[in-house]
Amino acid sequence: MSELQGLVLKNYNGYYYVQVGEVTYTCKVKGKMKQNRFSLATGDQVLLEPGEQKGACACAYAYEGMIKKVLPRKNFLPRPIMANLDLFVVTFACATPDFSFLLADKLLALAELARIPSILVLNKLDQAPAGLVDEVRAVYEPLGYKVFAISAQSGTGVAALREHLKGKICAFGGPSGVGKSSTINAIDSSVELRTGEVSEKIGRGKHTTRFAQLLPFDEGYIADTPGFGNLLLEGLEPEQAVAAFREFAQYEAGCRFCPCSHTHEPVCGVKEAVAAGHIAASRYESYLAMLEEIRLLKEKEGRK
Ligand SMILES: Nc1nc2c(ncn2[C@@H]2O[C@H](COP(=O)(O)OP(=O)(O)OP(=O)(O)O)[C@@H](O)[C@H]2O)c(=O)[nH]1
Ligand SMILES: [Mg+2]
Ligand SMILES: [Zn+2]
Repeated sequence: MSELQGLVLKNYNGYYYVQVGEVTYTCKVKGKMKQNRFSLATGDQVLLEPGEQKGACACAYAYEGMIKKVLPRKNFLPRPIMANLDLFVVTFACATPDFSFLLADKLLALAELARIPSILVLNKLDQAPAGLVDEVRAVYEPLGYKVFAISAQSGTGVAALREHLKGKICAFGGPSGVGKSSTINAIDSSVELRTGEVSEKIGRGKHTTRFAQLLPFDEGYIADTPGFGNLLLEGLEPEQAVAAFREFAQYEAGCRFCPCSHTHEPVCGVKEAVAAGHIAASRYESYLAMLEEIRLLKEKEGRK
């Protein structure tokens, strides 16, 4: 039987949902592929072997198939696990839960290492503390990260964001409760993703979205993803932390040592740039915190 090429929209309940033209195939993965420990990601392009069509019904899920091969990826984001993205939409709330420079830097770092362009979305503008949006813009816009301040609830800023996402394969990522699903609902009135309250007691979301899924949107796709846990940096090496901060490279000529970790070394161009205010203090603090976290994670892995 002839093979078909399709796009993995989601992985749910042990099945991969693969879009081929107008039809969605419900697929399993061929045993041989599983042995190779090859993980499939939402956004992967795959070759599948169509099975028998079940009954006469031509509804979307009447088609089954077997995935035989994953085609080479343009890029790969480990958390949230996604392949072939044109844009990663790092999403936070201005409040409930509060914005975190460190978490923002971690997510931007993962996209940077995967060479995926990213933007920042600050949702819940209606609850923003005075000055927060300007503070975030001042740190990220000079680095080339676009910042969209929006309210999914009132609709403020949503049109500009929608315009920016058109025609691309985009994934939203961010902590639970920041309004990723709410924002996608506001961008595309034809989708109705489930959203959940933020716990009043702990000020965090309740992990309402359980799996990543790509939704067709204006010649492209938008992916909703679950709010992440804490283990964003697992598997990273300390040198990768340096590479994840795009503004550091231009100051490394001023470092006496090469490579320089920009921590304890005397004469360091990066530390000088921080002291002179050319690199944002919050970014350098995030870098140090990430280095420490990577070190601890490695130590833990080593003990296993
Ligand atoms: N005040 C305010 N609340 C909002 C806004 N957008 C979303 N919310 C609320 O924030 C809560 C969380 O929204 P969700 O869309 O479920 O958040 P999420 O990021 O998808 O969360 P997970 O699926 O758990 O990762 C819901 O109670 C929404 O009604 C907004 O612009 N302003
Ligand atoms: Mg959600
Ligand atoms: Zn240095």
